[in-house]
Order: sequence, then structure tokens, then C-alpha cells
Amino acid sequence: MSVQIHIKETNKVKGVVTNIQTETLSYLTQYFLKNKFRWLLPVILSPVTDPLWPDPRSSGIKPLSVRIYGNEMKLMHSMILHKQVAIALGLKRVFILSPNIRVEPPEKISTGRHAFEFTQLDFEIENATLDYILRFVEDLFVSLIAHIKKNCVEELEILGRDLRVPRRPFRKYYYTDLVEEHGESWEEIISKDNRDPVWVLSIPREFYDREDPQRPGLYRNYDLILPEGFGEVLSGGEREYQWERIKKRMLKDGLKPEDYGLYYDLARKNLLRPSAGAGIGIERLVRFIAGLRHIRDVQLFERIPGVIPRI
Ligand code: ASN
Repeated sequence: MSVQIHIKETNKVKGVVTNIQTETLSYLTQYFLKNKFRWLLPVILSPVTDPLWPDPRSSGIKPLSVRIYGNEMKLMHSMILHKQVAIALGLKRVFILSPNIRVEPPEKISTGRHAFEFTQLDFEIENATLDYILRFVEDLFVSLIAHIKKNCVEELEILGRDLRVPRRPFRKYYYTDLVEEHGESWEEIISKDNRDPVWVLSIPREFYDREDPQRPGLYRNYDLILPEGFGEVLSGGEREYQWERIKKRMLKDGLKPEDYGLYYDLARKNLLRPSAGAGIGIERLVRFIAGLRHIRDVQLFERIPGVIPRI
């Protein structure tokens, strides 16, 4: 294929995907604004970020850091701790279109779902519970898909995408049951086996996701897995907010509480508030809506593990 033809074909798909992405972002942001969220701007450099560990599915990556003004600053893994600080500062409902840098190992290129730079729509609600968030997200997904079907008819037709409006409530699985039944490939299996998105509950992971005080060993967190093999698109949880519990979890994970800046100051004075939230991977969501197999097909400026971009 000549370079020119290749560029033309690529442009066509990426142009169509950009329309879908625009419609998706427009719908999502309006939805959050209608639900009385405050729209925060992202931060990318911070002394504090998500350790992304422990998590049974993470690759154990470390945040990149740069030195500025004589101090070490990290590139954002996720703004989870900033969200909790925002809630502690009195903001009741917040969302951010948050760029995240996660330098995944090159092998992750084959999942089609990983990018070393991506954007998540990260949101947090004071006093929210797991049940509230599941309902909120189900409403959001069902109405978003219906909206896209109605407003991107031409785009979906060009892509040959037959998008189905999901039925709710979405099915729920427990993480430990899935691992017991399917082993490591549970995500792929349930993603292929279901026609609608499904929830995975109680994943043992980072210190900030709340462990059920009544039932230790159970975690009040959730992932949303898309159907048709598209895999995870959202993860979140209720949060730990009581200092004794946070301290115990951090120490268990080998983390130093005092490395956590203002989050640490607030936590240790017990000024964090109960909250719950989640982050939606925008490129993964658009990939699913467009029915494209690789995340590189939806990023105009590809940020794929192991591949150095030319722009
Ligand atoms: N955004 C996620 C959350 O709200 C955290 C993450 O991206 N690791 O829990």
C-alpha cells in the first residue's frame, strides 16, 4: 500500500472515531454537570500519586519522576488521592478528564487495551456507597450507548458496528470466584461470555479502596468489564478514610505514609471524608463503542507500549 493510500485510510477511520469520541465526551461531561458535579482541571506532576500496587492485575510499574526545583515529582498514575483531598476540602462531587502516564511493559501491546498515556474520566462523590455508584454508572452507560446509537448513525455504519444498548442491572461476579473458576484468564472469559457489561466485585488492591469493616477480606470496590472481549473499562471503589485503617493498609503494602504529602496530613488528622468513585478509561470506552480491536486505532496520537511515537 502506498503511503498516501495508507494515510487516507487511516484518516478515514480516525476521523470517524474522532466524531464518536467527541460525541462521547460531550455526553459524559454534560451528564456529570447535570448531576451537579464540579469539573476540576487535571494535574500531571505531583509529589503524590497512585502506587497502582498491590493489584492482582497490575504489571507492578513505578511512576516516572522528574526533578524540578530540586524536588522529585511524579508523573500521574491516577488522581485518586487528589480526588479524596478535593472531597476533604469540601467539594461534594468532582470529576476530571485526567491524563495518566503508566509505562506498561512492551508485551502489553498485544492486549489492545493498554497505552502508556491515556485519559480517564475520574469522579468521586462524598458519602456515596458501592450500590449508589453501580446504579449511577449503569444509568450513565445505558443512556450513553442509546445516545451514541441515535447520534452517530453514519459513523457506526462506516465502521460496521452493531452497537447494542445494554440491559440493566448488570450481572455481578466476585473476583475470588472468578479466579477459582477460570484462573488468570477470567477477564477475557467473562468479557466474551456476556452480551452486556458486567461488574467484578471485591478485588484485593490498593490501600485506598475500602475493606469491608464487618467482613475483613471483602473489598467494597468494583471493575466494569465490557462484553465482546473488550475487557475492563472502569474501576473504582468506596474509600478508606479513617487514619488507623489507612495506616495499617499502607504499612502492609510497604508504603511510607509520610511520603503522601497533603493526603497524609489530612488523613492523619482524620479529615478525609467517606466517599466512593471510579475512573472511566476514555480510549477503552471509545474503542468499544467504535468496535475497534486495538487502542491504537482510537488514539490519534498513539501511545502504545514499547512503540516510540513520531509525534
Ligand atoms: N480511578 C481509579 C479509582 O477511582 C483509580 C485508578 O485509576 N487506579 O479508583
